[in-house]
Amino acid sequence: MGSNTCLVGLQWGDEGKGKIIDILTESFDIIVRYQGGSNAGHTIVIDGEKFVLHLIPSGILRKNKSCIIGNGVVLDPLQLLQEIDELRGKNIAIGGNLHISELAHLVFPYHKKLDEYSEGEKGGEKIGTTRRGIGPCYADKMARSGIRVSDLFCPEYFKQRLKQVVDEKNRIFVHLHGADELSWEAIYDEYLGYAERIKPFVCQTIEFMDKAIKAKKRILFEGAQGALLDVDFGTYPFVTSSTVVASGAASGAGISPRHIHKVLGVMKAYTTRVGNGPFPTELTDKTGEHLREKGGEYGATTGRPRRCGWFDAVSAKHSIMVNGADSVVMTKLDVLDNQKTIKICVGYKIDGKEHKYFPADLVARKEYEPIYEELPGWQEDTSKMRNVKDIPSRTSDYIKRLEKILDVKIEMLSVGPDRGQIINLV
Ligand code: 2SA
Ligand code: GDP
Ligand code: MG
Repeated sequence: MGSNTCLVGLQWGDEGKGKIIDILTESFDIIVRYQGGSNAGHTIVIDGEKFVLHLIPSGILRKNKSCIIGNGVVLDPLQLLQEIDELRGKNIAIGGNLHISELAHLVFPYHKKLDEYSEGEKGGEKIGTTRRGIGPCYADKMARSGIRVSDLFCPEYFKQRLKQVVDEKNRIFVHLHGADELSWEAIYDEYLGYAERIKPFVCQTIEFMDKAIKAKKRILFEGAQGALLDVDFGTYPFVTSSTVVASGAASGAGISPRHIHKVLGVMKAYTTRVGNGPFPTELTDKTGEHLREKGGEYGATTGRPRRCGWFDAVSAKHSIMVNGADSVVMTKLDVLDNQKTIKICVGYKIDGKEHKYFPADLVARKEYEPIYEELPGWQEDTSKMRNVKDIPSRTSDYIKRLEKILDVKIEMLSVGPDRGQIINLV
């Protein structure tokens, strides 16, 4: 049995996946992004220096690791080139260690415009997207109007397709929004410029992966966002437009599911959500504010304040199930250090009835109320702890209680943003 691992977020994203990927990367050869795009924001702090990655896998910060942007990702070449420049500016080597799938779909300026228009028109029901054109790009992929990385290298074909798609979008911009037309020529020239710059990284990643699997290389799949934002299993329509869960890693990386041997979930010791949509355990009081400030809960891509609340075991259980998580990592435990008492949501109540499952009509029926279990807080600084024996007994009680409710092993605790702030429990 191999050790290829898929790391996935179990909440609404921002669980600290970037930090955990960076730690795990030491034991892997290849790190693959399989879904999402530049909407992701994965933060890694190394000796106080902060890196935020959007498209490039978090493995890039370690030497001699291959990083793959798989076919399931939607690639914004402008964002990618900016990210490469920023990382190179911080002395991170990017060259033969980055591989981009020629099958990945490209994000174009009209996708971002469509994202903005559709958000603008939703009034109170806005999804709260990152406005990076993610939804419209995936919609075009499924509608067979997408343009892929490989098309950039067939200029005549690219021109003809782009012209056709821009004509289509211009009808929407002009007739529905009274806006100006976009010039396909300008986009064509702009993207041919990007093509030149990304060319060295573009390859047949499915063949690369096939060879790597045959050579028994160790592969880590880096999920972005979280299971509750998955297009099937999340709080639809308040979701992102990709398959976030582990099963998406196979198709998004171009490998057989047989080659994923372990699924590792990441969850925070509390819950956050950025963007709109249901959040039963949300705290709009001082405790919520405290979690946001202590946890630095601001969007890593957009800077938006994140909504904060208590740990929701109902939704976490759902995520563990749909991902088939073998074990989990719990992050941001230190953020709870000051709490006198800590709550865990163990069920939802509606019409006087208790539910233990994650309901499909959470969006349609706003009356779901959380049922809480309350535990005493530990009120000690955990951020400097590195060993199991240092963990306060009340912290252990919280961890053990969660393991019991979720029926899963917590194998690692993160107690601060820095690479070194980690406690191994196995
Ligand atoms: P989109 O842009 O179409 O994917 O937005 C749809 C929903 O998905 C949410 N979403 C995210 N949620 C958490 N973190 C994400 N990445 C950034 C971060 C977000 C940021 O790391 O903080 O900076 O605001 C992310 N990306 C997408 C989004 O909020 C919508 O609810
Ligand atoms: P990701 O999208 O899942 O990679 O998470 P983000 O990077 O968007 O958000 C997580 C934030 O929490 C980042 O600012 C991290 O530096 C920070 N972080 C990660 N782990 C910990 C932790 O254990 N404690 C604290 N206090 N911060 C953490
Ligand atoms: Mg994030």
